[in-house]
Amino acid sequence: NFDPGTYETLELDLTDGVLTLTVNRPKALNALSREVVSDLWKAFTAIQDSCTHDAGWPVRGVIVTGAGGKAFVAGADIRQMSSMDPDTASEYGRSMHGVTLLIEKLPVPVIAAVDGFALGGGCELALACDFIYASEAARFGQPEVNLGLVPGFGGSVRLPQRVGLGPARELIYTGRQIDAAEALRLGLANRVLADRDELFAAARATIGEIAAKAPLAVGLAKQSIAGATGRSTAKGLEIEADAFREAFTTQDMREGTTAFLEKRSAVFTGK
Ligand code: CO8
Repeated sequence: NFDPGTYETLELDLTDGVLTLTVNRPKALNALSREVVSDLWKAFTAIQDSCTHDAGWPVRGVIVTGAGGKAFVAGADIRQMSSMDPDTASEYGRSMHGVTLLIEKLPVPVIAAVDGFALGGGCELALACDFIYASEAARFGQPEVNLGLVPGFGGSVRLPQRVGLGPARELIYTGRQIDAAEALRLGLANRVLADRDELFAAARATIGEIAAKAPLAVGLAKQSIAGATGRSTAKGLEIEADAFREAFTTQDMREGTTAFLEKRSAVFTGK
């Protein structure tokens, strides 16, 4: 359900196949309260359900961002966490783990458009997306140690995967913030754009570029990468071989190869 009225803490806008999902709690710098986590779960489930030929693939890519211009997401909700007991906190962490796994399984690209602070849970939400585009105003960090905490929404797994163990350890142990240029240098962000307008234009353009490809192939490529990450080479290759085989069962694979041989553009249908 993409009706924005369904969500208390998110704004949803579907334009030209691009679903922009904006965490909308600017007064708390878009902190991921339990309500936001629950709304994210609902929204990503709805997107997942729409990604079929029968449903017409209305969403060809997602941009995740934050409202207000000052923050992408400033982390988990510190006010809510301050009164949680260990079991409630653990359940809170696991519910957000569920959201990050949903994002990784989604067959369409998800780009985090980071303008302002992406700290703690905000950096972890961005890391669960396929890749990050940042504005020059972006700031990243895992400041949990300042609060007597550790990363809890996937940062201990996905930050080392993205930037390597050394830089991830340094960021997590110091709680230090880094700017957009440093994020780019580390490979945390794929691109840095001058401002918010350029950031969104770039994210939309990339989704448009991907939307011209065979959607099942893009989904299978995404599934292969997510499945193989963190596994042994042999297991990763098995997962890739399964995905490759699966691609051969699609009409789009026949269309893509035939179009190449007939020297014409392919017309993909997502079947
Ligand atoms: N949670 C709740 N409220 C927040 C948060 C947050 N993470 N961040 C900011 N706010 C609120 C502030 O309390 C303030 O509210 P009010 O106006 O009512 O006082 C409002 O947003 C504006 O913030 P500031 O006045 O602090 O704005 P500044 O410009 O002075 O500073 C900062 C901006 C530097 C971003 C600052 O707000 C800050 O340091 N925020 C906290 C960042 C942080 O530590 N994030 C990590 C949180 S821990 C985490 O994410 C762990 C994830 C895993 C949890 C797993 C649980 C099991």
